[in-house]
Amino acid sequence: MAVTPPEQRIWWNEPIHKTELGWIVIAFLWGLFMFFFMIAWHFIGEQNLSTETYRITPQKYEAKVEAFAEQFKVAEEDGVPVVRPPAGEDVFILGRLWEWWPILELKKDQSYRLHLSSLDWQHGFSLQPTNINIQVHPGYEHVITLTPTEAGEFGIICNEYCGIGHHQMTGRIRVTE
Ligand SMILES: [Cu+2]
Repeated sequence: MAVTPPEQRIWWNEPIHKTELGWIVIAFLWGLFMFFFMIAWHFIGEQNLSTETYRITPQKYEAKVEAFAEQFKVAEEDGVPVVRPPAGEDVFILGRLWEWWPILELKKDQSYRLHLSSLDWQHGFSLQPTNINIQVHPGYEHVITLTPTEAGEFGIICNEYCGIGHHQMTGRIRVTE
C-alpha cells in the first residue's frame, strides 16, 4: 500500500512482481505506439489542421473582424450581425468572453479561408455537429481552409473552460445551397 512506508528501506532491490512487470511493459509499448502514431496521423489522419498562423494583437484583430462584418452584413440577430461574404473570400470569426462573433452565412461547396483569434483568453472553437476543434489563442491568428459540404445550421461552442459564462459561449455558421 502506498499510504504506509515500504517494509524494507531499500525497496528498489526487491524482485518485481510478474503482474506489475506485465503492466509496465504494456504501458511502455502503448507509449511507443502512441508516439509513432503522432507521425502516422499526419499522413493518414483526416482532421489535420492548417499550420498557417500569424501574430496579431487583439486590438488589430478586432478591427479587422469589425470591418469585415460591416462590409458584408446582411441582417442582425439579437444584436449580432449576420455576415454573408462572397464565395472564396477570407472570412473572420473572433472569440471573446463569451461569444463567437459574428454569425457567418456561407455557400455550400465553396472554399473559404476562415480566420480565428481570441480577444482575451484561450478559447476552444468547436464546430458542431461536424466536430472540428481548434484551440484559439489571443495574439495568434489561425487560418483554416473551410469547404462546407452540407447545407444547414452549424453551432460553434467553446470547449476550453473560460470562466463563468463559458457554457453560454456559442456562435453560428449557416450554410446555404
Ligand atoms: Cu471560451
